[in-house]
Amino acid sequence: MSLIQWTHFPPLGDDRGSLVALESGKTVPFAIQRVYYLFGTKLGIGRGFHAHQKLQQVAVCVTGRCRMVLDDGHQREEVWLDSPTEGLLIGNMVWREMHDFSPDCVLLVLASEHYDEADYIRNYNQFLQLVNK
Ligand code: T46
Repeated sequence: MSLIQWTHFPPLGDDRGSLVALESGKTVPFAIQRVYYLFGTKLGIGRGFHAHQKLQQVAVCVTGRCRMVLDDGHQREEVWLDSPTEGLLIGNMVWREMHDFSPDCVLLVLASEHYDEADYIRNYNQFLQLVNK
């Protein structure tokens, strides 16, 4: 099965413009405990380079674009995030890297847990050992 799983956010609105609503248990498959966004990422900088033990997330590029790499220790896939109506599901125990942020990129992330540094696996070899246990 592909690591790239999307959730679609139907655009609402009218002739004034568009609106997207993100709702737990509907288009977001977990109770949202935290929302954060990445912006102002410098040219040529990559972010992420970690996995999470428990955390599930949905990432949506509300403006601009970036390239997301997902890796479960067996396969590595990449995809462009460039639509405010498509959210990428990122499960636990998936290594993620973000690259090629456009200067205007705002990457909104919905998270299933509060921030916990102890949930991060920031060493790729340690990640491989854990998924191959
Ligand atoms: C992820 C990708 C997509 C907090 O204090 N609270 C928070 O909720 C978050 C997310 C971060 N931080 C602090 C920890 C660091 O001192 O903000 C700083 C930057 O975080 P980090 O280096 O982890 O940022 P990214 O862009 O590498 O990764 C982030 C998320 O941390 C991560 O969970 O999946 O975005």
